Amino acid sequence: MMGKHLFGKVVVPFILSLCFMNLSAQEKMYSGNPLFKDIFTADPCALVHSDTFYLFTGHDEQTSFGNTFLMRDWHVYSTADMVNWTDHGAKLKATDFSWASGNAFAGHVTEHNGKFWWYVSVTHKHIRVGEGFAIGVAVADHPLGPYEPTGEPLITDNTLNSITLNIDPAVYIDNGIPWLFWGSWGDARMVKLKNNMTELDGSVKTVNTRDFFEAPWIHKKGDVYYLSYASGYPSTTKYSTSNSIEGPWTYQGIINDLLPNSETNHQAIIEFKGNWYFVYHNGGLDGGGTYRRSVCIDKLEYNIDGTIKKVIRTSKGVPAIITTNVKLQIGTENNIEITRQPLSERMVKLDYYVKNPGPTTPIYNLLGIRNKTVKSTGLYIFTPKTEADGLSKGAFIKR
Ligand code: FUB
Repeated sequence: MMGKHLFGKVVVPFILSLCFMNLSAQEKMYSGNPLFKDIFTADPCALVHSDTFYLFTGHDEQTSFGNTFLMRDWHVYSTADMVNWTDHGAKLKATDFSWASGNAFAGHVTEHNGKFWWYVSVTHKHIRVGEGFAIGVAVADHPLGPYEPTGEPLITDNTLNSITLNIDPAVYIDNGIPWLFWGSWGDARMVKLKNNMTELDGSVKTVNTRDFFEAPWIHKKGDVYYLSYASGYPSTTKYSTSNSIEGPWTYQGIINDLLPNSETNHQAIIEFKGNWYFVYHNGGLDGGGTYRRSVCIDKLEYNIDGTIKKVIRTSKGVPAIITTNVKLQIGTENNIEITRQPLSERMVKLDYYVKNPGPTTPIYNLLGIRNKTVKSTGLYIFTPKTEADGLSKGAFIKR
């Protein structure tokens, strides 16, 4: 019989170490919130390009005693799985714009005509009628830059029908036509842009949406346009919907409640690999607060009628996107879609939803072995050769 001594010295530590191994494996399956802990990040903008999730953030540099924003540059991060993030550092700063004096407030990056356009709010060196902010744009061939400022700002305090605080740009490309939204202190505006992305194409219009404060963001799901924004100060996040980018907007409700340690609540909403995400900032890092914020991410979920459920904020963040090297053999069946079914967060669960299959659509496993033949629309449980295979990285399949 095993002695008491041996049990305590060998068996118990062994069992405990197994528990911890399991715990750390599970911990790695979530992004954690806040996402970045070495600097204070704010005003997130999310962009998906080439199976990669890019996050563009502002950078709070205020000391713990300061009571204004101190922001000089914008940073870029990227991930393929929502858990392993690459920090690409500062890619643009306010003073890159020859006409700007500083204050790197919220920015927004969008892709158009094969280029990446980074719209930013910064203070103008000379033009000041209201608060002196202006919206300019820099351009690059890749989300990571290098970004080149494109000349004069698109919006200044002198722009007809602009507002007191011209900040928080958000650009949405609607059927090939770019629209610039922006706004703060209760005023929201929109204007069509020319295809060159650097000039206005028409007059600035007022956007009417209930309880707007700042930080507009447009996304679309199905045929519905969603306009989300910070509401009140301190801010919650609310949203309205429309069947047109030009409105009218119908108020729908609150997405995110007040934050405990940050007066602003600046959101981005985006779909990535079949999951919807709500990106925002809080003051949750040690020493954090209204002028020392940190970007977080949580799941965004819809009700069946398309309304958005209130976000449940978490400290664990979002689960890793587990991808496999499952291959879909495309023959003549071009109209096939296979997506990961975001049904649960179990570590090894490989359910695929197959839409519009051909008469016999084969799926291959990691080793290239025909694993299953799909004949009709539905949910398929795809079992990789081993669980480890299922956790290895590979291309996400969506056709
Ligand atoms: O970060 C400076 C300003 O605070 C942003 O432009 C607003 O959206 C708010 O988050």
